Amino acid sequence: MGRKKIALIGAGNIGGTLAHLALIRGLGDVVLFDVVEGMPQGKALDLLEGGPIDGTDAAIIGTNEYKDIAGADVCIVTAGLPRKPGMSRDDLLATNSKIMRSVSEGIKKYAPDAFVIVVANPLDAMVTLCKRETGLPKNRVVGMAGVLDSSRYRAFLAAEAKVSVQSVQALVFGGHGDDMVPVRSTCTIGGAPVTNFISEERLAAIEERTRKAGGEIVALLKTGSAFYSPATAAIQMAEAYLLDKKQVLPCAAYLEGEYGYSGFYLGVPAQIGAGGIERILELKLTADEKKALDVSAEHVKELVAAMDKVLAG
Ligand code: TXD
Repeated sequence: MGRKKIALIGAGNIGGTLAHLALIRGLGDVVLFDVVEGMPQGKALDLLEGGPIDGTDAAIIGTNEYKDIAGADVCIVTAGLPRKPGMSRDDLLATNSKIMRSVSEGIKKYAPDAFVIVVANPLDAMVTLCKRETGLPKNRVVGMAGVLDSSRYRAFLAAEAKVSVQSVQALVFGGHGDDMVPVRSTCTIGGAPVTNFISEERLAAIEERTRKAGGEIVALLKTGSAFYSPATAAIQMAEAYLLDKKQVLPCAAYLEGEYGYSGFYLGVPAQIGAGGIERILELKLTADEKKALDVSAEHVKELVAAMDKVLAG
């Protein structure tokens, strides 16, 4: 059988963190790919040299050649520019679309059987483009956003209620933008509705902070965006696939009728196992939540239309 192979397309802040997480979690051999000469090779060597301490025997290489991702079981795509202060995720559309086209070509040629997790922003457009350009089926191309956004929501709720993060469940649906939908009706603390513990006013403030959490970090870092939590989120999705966990996670999944939407990606609860996106779970939403999801879905469709315009040149 041998070890699984995880190809990280983009070896920047998130890519490098992904490589470290994959190795210390023992998920398999790792290939760090980037267009910058030397950087993926240097990061790979650095990670290799830490192996004896963690007892990591997995192979880790850095490369500037797509042929080295051949046969990857999982590809995690972070290739693309991150935001700078004052930028929206949508501002990255033109540049990152061109990058995603070249990345998709590499995956199609060398790792056509992989489970592809797209991270690059603007996420909902990039995952759409990746599926289109690779031609891979919808169960094997997924976007990472909801796991991160839901984790942010849970972190803020846990801090407010002064409980363990493990006692807080919460989901964020929709696009990965300021109109994402923290779904309050899914929130529980210790299994009980969150409204038993946190006031309406504080919940509204926490949900607004969740929507803007990415921008809050960009403003603080000034030189880029969040990378530890996005990497942790993406590796959870990869682990669910590689270990056939059948874990229900909020992901940007391709919809064909679920929640009344068709023909585009949107953040919804999806079961991830060895079959990739094995099924989408349709939860009952309140009227307000469904209305907010409709708004977010419209924004995703507008974003994809804007991308198509850019690509049409
Ligand atoms: O929740 C989410 N999905 C988001 C995603 C959370 C946070 C960050 N989000 C986005 O991920 C962010 O807006 C960016 O679009 C990506 C990657 O963020 P990261 O912080 O890792 O950016 P870096 O450090 O700039 O790394 C990007 C790397 C960099 O090393 C480039 O040289 C490389 O991408 N790059 C390429 N790799 C391969 N192929 C091509 N063409 C290429 N162009 C640039």
